[in-house]
Amino acid sequence: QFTKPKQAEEYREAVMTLISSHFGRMGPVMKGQKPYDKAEIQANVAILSTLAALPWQAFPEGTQSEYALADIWKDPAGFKAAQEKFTSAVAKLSAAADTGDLEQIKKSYGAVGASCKSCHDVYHEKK
Ligand code: ASC
Repeated sequence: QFTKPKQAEEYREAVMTLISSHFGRMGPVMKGQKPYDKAEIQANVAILSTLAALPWQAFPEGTQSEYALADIWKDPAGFKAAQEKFTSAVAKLSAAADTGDLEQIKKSYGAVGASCKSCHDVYHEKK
């Protein structure tokens, strides 16, 4: 679906921006700065779950960029494992959101953030 590398870059950057938005807006609840509302977290986690599946189709060969490092294509198994770490962490957060157990949600939320960071540490240029 991408005819030019730039289209793949724009697609994945747009999705990552949305992922960061929908992940980040739960931060204040996790830090106890905003009241926990079960339905609100569930609705947001549902959006995050949909978004989490999207970026990975947008890394075709030949689309290394300012942010996407060559190791993505040199180490496809590692990159795939990093994706799966993230998507499975989001699936666990979704299950936790359904329980309504805030302590479990906080733990799962932390694991999602750690999976973002561990992939970015290896495959993403530091901003
Ligand atoms: C974000 C974002 C990331 C992650 C990461 C979590 O909101 O843009 O890359 O969280 O900072 O450690």
